[in-house]
Amino acid sequence: MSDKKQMRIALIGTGFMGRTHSNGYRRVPNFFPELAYEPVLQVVCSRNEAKVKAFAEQWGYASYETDWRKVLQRDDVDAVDICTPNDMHAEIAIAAAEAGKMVLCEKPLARTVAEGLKMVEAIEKAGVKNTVWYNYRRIPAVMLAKQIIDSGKLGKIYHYRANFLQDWTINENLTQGGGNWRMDVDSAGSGVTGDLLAHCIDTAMWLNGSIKDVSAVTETFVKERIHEKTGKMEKVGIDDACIFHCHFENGSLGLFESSRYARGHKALYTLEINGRNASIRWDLHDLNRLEYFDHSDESIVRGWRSIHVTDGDQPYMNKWWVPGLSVGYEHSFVHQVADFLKAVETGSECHPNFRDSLETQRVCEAVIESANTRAWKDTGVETE
Ligand code: 4PW
Repeated sequence: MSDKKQMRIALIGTGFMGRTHSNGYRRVPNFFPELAYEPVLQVVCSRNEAKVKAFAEQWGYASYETDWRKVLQRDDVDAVDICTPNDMHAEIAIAAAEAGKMVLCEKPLARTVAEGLKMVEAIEKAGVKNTVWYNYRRIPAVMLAKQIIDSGKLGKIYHYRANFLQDWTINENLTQGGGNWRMDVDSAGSGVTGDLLAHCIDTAMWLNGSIKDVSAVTETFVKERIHEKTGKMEKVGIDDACIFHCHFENGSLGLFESSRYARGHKALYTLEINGRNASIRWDLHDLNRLEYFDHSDESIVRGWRSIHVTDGDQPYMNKWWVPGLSVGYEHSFVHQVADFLKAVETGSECHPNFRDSLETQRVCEAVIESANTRAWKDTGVETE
């Protein structure tokens, strides 16, 4: 029997993210034994009883529910993890906070700034611990990029560039709604902007500070698709692709592109930062490498270094194997669970929290408004 404090988790939603988070909870106690808390898979909730029962058995949840309101009434639950489609985030998070539960919410925080604001207010009023799963921050190579930038090695930053490219929605026969909720604007809030660019924006503001204003274009390439709710062809309301440029508060320029129509690309998240003295670039398809160019290197050997981020001195890597052996996408979620437990233990924040993620939401909303009005938009992001 473990003498650790238990954090009893209620997972709501059993899709792709439900699996990544469950895997995170399961692996943390083995790899982060120093933590005072251990997650307990207390209950999983989803509307389809057969599915949720099978999920509970597969992942080792002690019980299951089919109504999320019942989950919030249970006093054997400490933290609620929201992995539902985006249109449920606000309602569940607010109710969970009011019930005094800690809240972990899948990204994006909400569909709109208005929804996000209500969530932040509820969380802060209840004073409960919270975090939003912008998991890419916790890939060791990305965390290393943060350390290098914070050390000042890059000097004044001039450019921030990021892409998030996929190709899975090119098929015109793909429906919107139901299982394809990411294709339905009412469920998702937006298309690639909230789903993919939100990741890029979260990482960008973490690494390079606030985004002041944006100018964007969006496109919906397939204008009508069958909607699962009506069974009829309906107008598609999401953005299939989005490109925007922006000013950061620190004076640098940002350039962002995202599409689900970039044939050949499955989840190509890349970022590059160019400073006065050095540059950094990273690519999700080769996630353990950080490329680094330092202009102060002796000129005859100067060039892009490819840093294989597997050494125990590099972020998170002393938790895993030995130098040279790497970790994967799923470890970013393990790291987020570990960081959340640590924050609860030490009484600190697990960033990005709801308030941080509201700032990302502001940029997403400004991007969509800019594209719709063909005008520059101030983001209203609060600066430190
Ligand atoms: O959050 C994103 C998802 O909605 C993910 O990081 C990648 O893109 C994988 O699936 C989608």
